[in-house]
Amino acid sequence: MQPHVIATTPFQGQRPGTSGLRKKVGVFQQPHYLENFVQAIFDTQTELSGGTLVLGGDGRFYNREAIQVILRLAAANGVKRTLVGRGGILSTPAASCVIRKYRAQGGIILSASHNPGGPDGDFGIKFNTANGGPAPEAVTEAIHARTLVLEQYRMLTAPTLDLDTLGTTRIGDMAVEIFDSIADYAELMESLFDFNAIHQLFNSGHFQMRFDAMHAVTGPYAKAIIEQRLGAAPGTVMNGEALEDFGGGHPDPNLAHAKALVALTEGPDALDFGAASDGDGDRNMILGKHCFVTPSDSLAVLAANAHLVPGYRSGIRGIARSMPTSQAADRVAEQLGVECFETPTGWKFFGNLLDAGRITLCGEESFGTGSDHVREKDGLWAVLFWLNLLAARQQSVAEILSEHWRRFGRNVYTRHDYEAVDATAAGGLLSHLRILLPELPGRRLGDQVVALADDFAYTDPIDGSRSLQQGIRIGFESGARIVYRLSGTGTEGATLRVYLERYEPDPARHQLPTDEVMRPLVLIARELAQIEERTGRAEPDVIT
Ligand code: VG1
Ligand code: CO
Repeated sequence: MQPHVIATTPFQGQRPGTSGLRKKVGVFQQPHYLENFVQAIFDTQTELSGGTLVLGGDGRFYNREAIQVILRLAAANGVKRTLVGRGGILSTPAASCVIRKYRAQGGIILSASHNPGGPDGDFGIKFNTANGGPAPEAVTEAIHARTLVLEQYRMLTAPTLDLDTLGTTRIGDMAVEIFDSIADYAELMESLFDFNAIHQLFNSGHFQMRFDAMHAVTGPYAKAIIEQRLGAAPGTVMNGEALEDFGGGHPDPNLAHAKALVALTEGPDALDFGAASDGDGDRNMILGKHCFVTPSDSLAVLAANAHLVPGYRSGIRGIARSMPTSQAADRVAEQLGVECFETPTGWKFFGNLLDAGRITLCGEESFGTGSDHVREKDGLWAVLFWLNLLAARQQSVAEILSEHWRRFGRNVYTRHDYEAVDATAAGGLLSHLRILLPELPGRRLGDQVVALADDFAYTDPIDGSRSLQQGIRIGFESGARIVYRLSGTGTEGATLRVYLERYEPDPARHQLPTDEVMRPLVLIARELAQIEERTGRAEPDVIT
């Protein structure tokens, strides 16, 4: 079968952001838009020709159509074998798992993560390299550069393929294997965690939990692992049916968007444990009875207790956190005597450290936690890790957290998001801060004295690559911090993120409400950046 060579013209703006190319569904539905981007992947990632590709997505609207298009492009570009998750479904961590397990040359993941789906929602596409991780910047830049000069793409004509029946078919010379990723993923989880101990916890008669799949991709994975393998009561997984529009919701596991789950952990009949994951299954939220674990604390707790979990029994080699993530993990690393790295936002920056064996655990404040078991953050993995800890320590989430704070001190943390603000105003706000930077050290702001002020730049310790302008970082003598950066995943205007952290060593003050403790720092952050004057917003849209 001869591929058709189809003439096209470049689209502007096909530059991947923090995590792939994300746009409104309508943008992707323009003729040639998806084809151009995917052809740019094949043109630059030449090892895919003659190799194996993993393909799947979070099941959102346009997932199935996009898969059919990508299969025809892949066949025309010489891919030998494409592994497609059944129904076109692969969670992001499962995709990472199978790229590694089947030694594929790369993977294409269709997802806009926690962004809403449906015909008016968002769609996204991301390329992962042979290590199972998101393409590093050098690769995404090369793909983008290619999209700007592309004049044609290659495609085979083929009938619509059945994505729901397991087995192998062909398009031209390419084998298409529809497979069930749940088994591969569940097997990996079973190799890391003490499933017997978790099973006993579930059957102890005094443990109640819910996992909220938010009508997104983790539903089938969570049901298979938590209900079927671990024996939790049917119904433990709520909103477990994956829907193209996530039931109209915002599949973002945080206090603002997972309200129903949060409510179940409050009040007199509160559950012992609640957890949720996002659209593509890489994020997690952990809740205990009357208790919320910030993602930054979660990373620190997992690190401090990793030796209690079979997969990490021999200890961890190092920890990395994204720059805006709180410094709670740094304190654990120090006590364990292991290295701690501060990287720019986005999982792609952990890849080299994981591949080089310098770190075992890593995490982001944005509800992302993971380890060297795959090269993506992993929502269900984090939930199982916590369940394993609860079983091993025979303590509640709140007890584990308070004990952690007593031992290491508490890094009180909050993030304020101002969404869909005018992009020029947001850019102006950052420029204003950049101008202020040199004069800030030594200055008193409210009750704080500035110790450090910079625009975060990162040099990858493994390959020496540099990433500039990764966020404005203001550190105070007390250990408090304010970080400002613009989101790289939004599809409307700009989103300003303000990250706030304050260190509290005194156990008598550990139970104070976060908003009360953070109020003075919030005021400093607003005033310094002139947020209201510049964006017209007096209050953030989302507080996590
Ligand atoms: C956000 C988070 C970042 C995360 C990224 C992808 O990026 O802040 O920590 O890695 O989303 O996560 P940004 O640029 O909008 O702040 V996911 O679950 O959306 O793939
Ligand atoms: Co996600």
